[in-house]
Amino acid sequence: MEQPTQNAKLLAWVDEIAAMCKPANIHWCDGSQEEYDRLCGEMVEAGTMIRLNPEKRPNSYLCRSNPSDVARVEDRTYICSKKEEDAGPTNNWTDPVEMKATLKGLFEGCMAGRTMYVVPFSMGPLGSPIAHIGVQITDSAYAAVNMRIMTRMGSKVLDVLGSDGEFVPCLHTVGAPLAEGEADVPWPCNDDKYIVHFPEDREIWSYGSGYGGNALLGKKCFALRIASTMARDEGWLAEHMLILGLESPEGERTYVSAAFPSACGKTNLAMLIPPQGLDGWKVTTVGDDIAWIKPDENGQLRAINPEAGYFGVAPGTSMDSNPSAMKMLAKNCLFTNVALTDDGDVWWEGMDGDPPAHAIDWKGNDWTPDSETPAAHPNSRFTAPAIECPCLDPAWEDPAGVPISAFIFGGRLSKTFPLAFQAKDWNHGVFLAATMGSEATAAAVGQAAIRRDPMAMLPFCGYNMAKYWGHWLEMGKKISNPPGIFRVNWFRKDENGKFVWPGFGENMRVLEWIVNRVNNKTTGVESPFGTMPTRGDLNWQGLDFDENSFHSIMDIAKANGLAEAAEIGDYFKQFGDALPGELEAERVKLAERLEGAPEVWKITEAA
Ligand code: O2Y
Ligand code: MN
Repeated sequence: MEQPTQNAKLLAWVDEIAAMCKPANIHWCDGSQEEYDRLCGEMVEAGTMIRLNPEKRPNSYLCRSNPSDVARVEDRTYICSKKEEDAGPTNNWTDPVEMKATLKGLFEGCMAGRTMYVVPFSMGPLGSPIAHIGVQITDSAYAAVNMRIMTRMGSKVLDVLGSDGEFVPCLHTVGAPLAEGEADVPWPCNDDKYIVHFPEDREIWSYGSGYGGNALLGKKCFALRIASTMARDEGWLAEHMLILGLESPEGERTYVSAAFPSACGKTNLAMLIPPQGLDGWKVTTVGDDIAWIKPDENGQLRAINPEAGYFGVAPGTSMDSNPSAMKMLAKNCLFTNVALTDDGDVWWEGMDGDPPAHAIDWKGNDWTPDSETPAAHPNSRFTAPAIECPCLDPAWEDPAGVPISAFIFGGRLSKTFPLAFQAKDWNHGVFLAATMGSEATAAAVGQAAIRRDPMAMLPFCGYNMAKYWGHWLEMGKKISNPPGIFRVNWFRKDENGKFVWPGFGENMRVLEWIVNRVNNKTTGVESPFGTMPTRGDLNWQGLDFDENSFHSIMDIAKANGLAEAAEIGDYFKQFGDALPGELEAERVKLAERLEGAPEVWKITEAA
């Protein structure tokens, strides 16, 4: 076969990996539709995929994973920097020399009897100054076809790479070599799993899993863990953030980027439909999960979505919660671990309408509404091309990226935190982002504690979290016109334990206030937490939300605030000397502002 590239480094790496992994064949992916159709057809033949009813779900397939291989494996995920302190206290670390030796032992002959796919991909629009190239070597056809949806993949990437371009080597195996004549299984994988990052070498080695973030190495492994170290070294930001375009009734578009821990409705926010009363607004999606953000030559932060598809959680997605996602899933999609209906379509818990009277569950067993287990795995997924998204932003592929005017950080918190507030300045915003998180019920004591997930990057930061905060602080000094930084909380509860804020499309009311703030169209009032909207600052057209309800999600109880400031103090201790002094200073200022506040701080219109 003619060499598909002149890139000497890539050719040498492919030869080296083939000599170690000993595959039966090597296939360089060209990224064509014909190749995608052929690989899916082969997986249907092999029992890995089921072709869905073309009348109901054209050109779409269902896969069922091995029940032991259903999610990212954080306890098997490693950052192997040369020095342990560079991985920091929140990452698993092993000495890179030791880890390479372990991995080389595991990878030796690991692809026997299988095809080795060479998958060139670009994270970001091809040729964009913000984009970077990776090459995944994998023995999983499932990973290869998913990578075609999730990234720009194939020969066109090799053209951009040229003979001396740089790429991030991403090596993946399911860790299930086939002996001569041994029959394959639908979802090969290994009980032993390693998801390993070598930040100094910019390399990824993933062993034993075929699922999601463990196997689609462009996503969390490259676009967040390795890219965050590249961003630190090169002066940009690789963030676990969605990117939204917000077009006002006057036709002015503002872009914001937002980070939330899991289970906060990130995909729903990325595809929000404005509610009645705010229907002059148009919301468009640039990205639903990851943002690469660089200052341009004028110091303005510009963001791209490095991905080209969405790998979203299926359960809970419905015409009610996310109509755009449902429309996006009408065709050309892959589904993993959802249920199969008797008419050859897919189903999951939370989908519109009644559950089917009968289905085949994610493990391949008969299922009825009386079954005690869910039909779809709670982490079942869809893989959908971005171009199928009905609210895709017109600039989503702009190589220059979109200008970011606001960063929004959220969490799932039943008390203490108001619906929305703005940081007083950049350093205060970094403090708010560094201390965000969601409530975790500590079962033993029956009380809620905050599980901190700084910038929603806890499992994804490729280096010491405290140094990452330091990098954010430094970035604030380099950019002109820094975006406003906001905290939001859609999940505050009343004294009966009920959510007060309706959420979903109604979150547009908060987004409108944020847009007005960053465009200097509204003022807000100063509170101990930050700048907050008065009731009059929010647009209530179409929503009946009385003053008491407003106060119940905006008031600040001094005792709760002081407890939070103290908890943050304990949390910061684990970072030792690496903790930037600016963040401890912000914590002290928060405590001081609360000390000077009444027992319950309340917004007044005139404040
Ligand atoms: O479970 C997995 O392997 C996927 S995790 C994931 C997928 C898409 C977007 N975000 C995430 C995440 O864990 O943040
Ligand atoms: Mn994510």
